[in-house]
Amino acid sequence: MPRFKQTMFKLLLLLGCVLSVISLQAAPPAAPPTPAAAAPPPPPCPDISPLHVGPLKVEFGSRVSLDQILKQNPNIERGGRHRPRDCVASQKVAVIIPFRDREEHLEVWLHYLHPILQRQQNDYRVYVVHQHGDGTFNRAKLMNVGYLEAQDDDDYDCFVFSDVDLIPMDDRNIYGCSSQPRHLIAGLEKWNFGLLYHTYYGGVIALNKEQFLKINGFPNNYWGWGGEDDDIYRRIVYTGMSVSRPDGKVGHYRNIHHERDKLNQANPKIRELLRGARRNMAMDGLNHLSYKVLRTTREPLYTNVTVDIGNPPPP
Ligand SMILES: [Mn+2]
Repeated sequence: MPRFKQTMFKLLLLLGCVLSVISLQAAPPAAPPTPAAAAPPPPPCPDISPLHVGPLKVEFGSRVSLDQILKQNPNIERGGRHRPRDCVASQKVAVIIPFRDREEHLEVWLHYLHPILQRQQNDYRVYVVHQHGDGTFNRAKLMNVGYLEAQDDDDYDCFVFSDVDLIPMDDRNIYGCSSQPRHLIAGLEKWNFGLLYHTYYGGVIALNKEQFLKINGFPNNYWGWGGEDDDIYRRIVYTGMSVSRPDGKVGHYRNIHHERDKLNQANPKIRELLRGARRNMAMDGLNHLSYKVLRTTREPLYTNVTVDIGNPPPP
């Protein structure tokens, strides 16, 4: 019955066509074409910035006004923020300066550091934590406040704490964090470009979030000059960490010379406090920190946090 066979053949053909149309329709829809306007995300920044110039001439002769600094750094956003334009930095950094009444030093610091940090392709913001009132200065407590306020402001990976009167002499000294807490100073001008002692951990330090939390932040009970940096060093050792520093001249710093501030006299309790440093670490730090922020303002070249940190306990 050839006619019947022919009909069957046609029917099978038709069935095949229908099935293939169904399977075509069942195929996942093709991705919509990407619009030509959406640029690909920028690549990660290189490990070593191509913008470094190396050793720098640092001189404190003439004053530079904030207006001049602003003109020379047009890419700094209000609040002292910058991020590289064509690459993504590996860390987001809060640079925190404990501060009171050192406007002329702050100008020098901003004049040198903003260009350096931009050449490092650093993604950062500068916080000046300003101790309100005329009580005794407390550097470490101001740094704790800086950590918490910065954390509240943005999602930072790394916290660099710097005195306002210290200027690096080489832009390859990276303001960022490493696998161990960092001390950025390998040699200070006032000590003939050496360190007073090997375990010195003052001036400019950097800790990532994990390292900072591990030591319960910094001690709050060092009122007046001295001792808090040695306490912080001990916290690092007690928690099984160690300090890393840049090599040789890359870690050289110039310090702005000044008299000791009237409200920052040497703390007479340093020895006693340091003896209790290990015991104190769990009780005094980030977990027992009371302060009151009076105002936060976005200045053109930095974010200002004015804070009431209270007074030392009665003797
Ligand atoms: Mn100083």
